[in-house]
Amino acid sequence: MSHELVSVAALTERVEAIFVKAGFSADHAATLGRAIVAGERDGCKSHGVYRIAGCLRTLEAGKVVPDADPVVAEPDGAIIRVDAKGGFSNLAFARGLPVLAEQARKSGLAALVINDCVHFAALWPEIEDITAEGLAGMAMCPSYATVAPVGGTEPLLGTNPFAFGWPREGKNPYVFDFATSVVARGEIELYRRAGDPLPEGWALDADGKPTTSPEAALDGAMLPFGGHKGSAISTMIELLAGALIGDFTSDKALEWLGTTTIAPRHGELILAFDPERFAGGRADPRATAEAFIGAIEGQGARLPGQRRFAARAEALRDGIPLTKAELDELDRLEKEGAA
Ligand code: NDP
Ligand code: PYC
Repeated sequence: MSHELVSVAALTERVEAIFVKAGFSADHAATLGRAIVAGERDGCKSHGVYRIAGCLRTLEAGKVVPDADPVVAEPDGAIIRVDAKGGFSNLAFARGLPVLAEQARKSGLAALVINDCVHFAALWPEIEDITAEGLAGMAMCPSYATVAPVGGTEPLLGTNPFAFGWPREGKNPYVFDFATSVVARGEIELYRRAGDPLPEGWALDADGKPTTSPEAALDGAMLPFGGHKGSAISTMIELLAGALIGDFTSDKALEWLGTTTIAPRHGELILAFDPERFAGGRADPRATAEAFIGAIEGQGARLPGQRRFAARAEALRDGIPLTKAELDELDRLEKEGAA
């Protein structure tokens, strides 16, 4: 497919300008722009430019507060709570991160609880912010009910992303970040747009029958990854990043929103670990981890994040490849907003 190369700085400027014109505060426009451009830069199209229109539709529907001023509460022990006040999660995370890192160094472990945020983003940018602090991190959130539990046929779980990162001295961190459905819902939408059938095993139609039609999948239920194992991990996320933090589980998020065509509101849970504090002087945790990760690489296996970091290096060197359709969409959003 033909494409044009756009620099990270130029794309960031365009995306931020679209959000400012739509009515978002400069702080929100900057954090939204950073997340979306990072997705395109790293070749994660399911959370790149195509998400802008959804963010603007969420604003038009009155389901996100464009100038929300997230408030970071005084830490309650190791728990740092950020009230996102109905704004996108990205700014709430940015405000909470310095306190999370400080508290993790103080206590060994700290938890950032974000409540009442609107969430559309990939989690790896947040995880990389934590590993950049020399800490290990874990993040998770519910979504809205679009995934059937294994053995069921009705949407109940969200696509519930789960991400982890380990810092590596002088190297890219070890980072994985995946939906606990077979793929992210954004991926199904990209198949729909391309007119391609889905691989088998991704979804059920509205009658609970397996389907390869993206439209039928969007009307029916997606499936968890890894059968009963993914279903259980996804349920854990509903419990830890929904029930535990006093926020919506995915069924309640859908009930509140009434649609899956705009971004859902719920909470997020982010954990940060200080390796030295946990190891307690028994061994060097970073050296042990390096040896282990090296053994994976030694087998010729690819690390999670490796494709993304390679895409990033290429994008930073040559520019981000955007198709004509994506550039046209940016032009349209600049002129007309989400209409
Ligand atoms: P993928 O299945 O594309 O990738 C998941 C992870 O697995 C990545 O870390 C990826 O690394 C790694 N990976 C993929 N293939 C291999 C391989 N062969 N060997 C080793 N590692 C591999 O992602 P999903 O479709 O599940 O999710 C995409 C994004 O959607 C995530 O960033 C997630 O946060 C986001 N999402 C957000 C939601 C929300 O509510 N906010 C809901 C659901 C998903 P690499 O990146 O290098 O390929
Ligand atoms: O791609 O599954 C997804 C998703 C849901 C909410 C944000 N992203």
